[in-house]
Amino acid sequence: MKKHNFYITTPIYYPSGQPHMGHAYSSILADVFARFSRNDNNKVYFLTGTDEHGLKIQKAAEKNGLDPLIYCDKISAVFRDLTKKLNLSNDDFIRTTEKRHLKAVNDLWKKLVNSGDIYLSKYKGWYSVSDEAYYSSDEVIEKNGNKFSTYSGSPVEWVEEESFFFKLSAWQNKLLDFYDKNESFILPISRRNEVINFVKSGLKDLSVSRTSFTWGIKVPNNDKHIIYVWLDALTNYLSALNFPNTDDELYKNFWPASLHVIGKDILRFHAIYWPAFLLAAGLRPPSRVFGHGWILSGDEKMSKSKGNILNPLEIIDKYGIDELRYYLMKEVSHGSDGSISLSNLKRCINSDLANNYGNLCQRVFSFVKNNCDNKVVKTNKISESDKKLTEQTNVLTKDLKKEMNNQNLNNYIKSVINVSFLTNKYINDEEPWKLKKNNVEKMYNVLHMSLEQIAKISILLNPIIPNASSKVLSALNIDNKMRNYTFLDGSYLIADTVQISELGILFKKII
Ligand code: ME8
Repeated sequence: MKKHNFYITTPIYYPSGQPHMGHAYSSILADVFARFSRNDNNKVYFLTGTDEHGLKIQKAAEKNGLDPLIYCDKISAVFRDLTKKLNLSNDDFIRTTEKRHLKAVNDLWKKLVNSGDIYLSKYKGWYSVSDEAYYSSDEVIEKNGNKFSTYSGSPVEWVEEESFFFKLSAWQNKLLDFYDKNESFILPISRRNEVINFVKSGLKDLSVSRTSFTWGIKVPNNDKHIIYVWLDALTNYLSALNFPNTDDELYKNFWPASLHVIGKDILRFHAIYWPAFLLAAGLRPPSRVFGHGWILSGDEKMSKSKGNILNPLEIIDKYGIDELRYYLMKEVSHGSDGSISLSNLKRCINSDLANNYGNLCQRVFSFVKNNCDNKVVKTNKISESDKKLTEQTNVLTKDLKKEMNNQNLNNYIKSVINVSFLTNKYINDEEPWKLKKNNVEKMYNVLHMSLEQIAKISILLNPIIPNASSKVLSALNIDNKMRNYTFLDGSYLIADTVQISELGILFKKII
């Protein structure tokens, strides 16, 4: 099978406050794609980290009475710890205050200067510190004497200062051409249309340096200017691959990035500015940017200022990490915004994990333990219902790889959990507990079939619930080498004679 190289990234997070559910969601989503691609026998590099420069972080440090770097060391460590708590499989964690990053940003800047895409002028306009973004006058409204961005709702302030500019306007047609030639560069399609319309409406040159604060990377050969934090931050995707050393194995293997997973609020930066910077510097843009929606609580974006936060760490402590991962991946509609609530989380864990997949594993394992001395031998008694279950499973799993490769994770999970539901139904209909008395051969076949189904479901669910699924696969004694998707071509996962080990409790039902 031909292997591919996949470079998958999460956004790098602002260490301006404590991690919240939006951070957890973005990270887990990217982790699921990374784990899936790895299980699919590809070479994967998965990156996350923290975005530590700019006025927003400088202000947060000041508020805490700390030097910005000391402040960032502290909060970045909290985000690094979050990667462990979320069970992320990241290969690296980058901080934009690291030397390797400084080197990459300096080099990219010089490339943009050399290509003639940067010039010095004066910026006069609106700026939002919380978005670290510039807005034009028609994107600003006034409410109670204060000005806000119509795009994000964040407060904006008037800025007038000397600034270097990137000639974004010169890239308008080249970007449109690029989107045209790369139809799945921006997914979902609705976001692609949003970006194309914005670019078509006209791009202005972009201010890429600031002079009114100090916390950031200095413009090479000009100490007065700090490089705009988004030009700095986006470059993290290159620095982690040891750019500018383009002979480096990491760079050679993994650039251009396969997939940047990001929230819709930062789409403009990733889908417009980023490919423009890269094209101008003579580098290849990423293959795809997936802009997920927001996690809502009721109808509102979950945010600290709105006080409607479900804290991911509390949920993990109380219900478990697989449980949180499954809930967010299954119930949030990834293309659009999704509402979450504690009652939905409980319902989802109980119905899909405890009563469906968990129950399937537990009932089959304990039956095999209590009645077959932990050993099942396949027989030739294949019945019509066996054939039907195999066919139904094939139909449900046929397009799963495609779904995942197009980031249609909701469809993917729905299909897999349906296979689990059908397998439970098959066991109810076949009643192995009755076969024990009068048709042992058939009973063995029903059990073998059930274990095979459990193995398939566990491998398919592995990217989403890595802990529980690995427990099951280990209890089935399935070798690590076998934990891939080759079985989707019709081959068997488990041997004709299966010896199982003890399976502890997988999921507790939440009362
Ligand atoms: O934007 N629902 O960092 P960040 C879903 N440093 N996603 C949410 C969310 C919510 N309620 N709230 C935030 C940054 N997010 C930059 C990224 S990348 C070069 C630089 C998502 O910590 C948000 O959409 O403010 C974004 O993708 C991510 O969390 C990080 O947000």
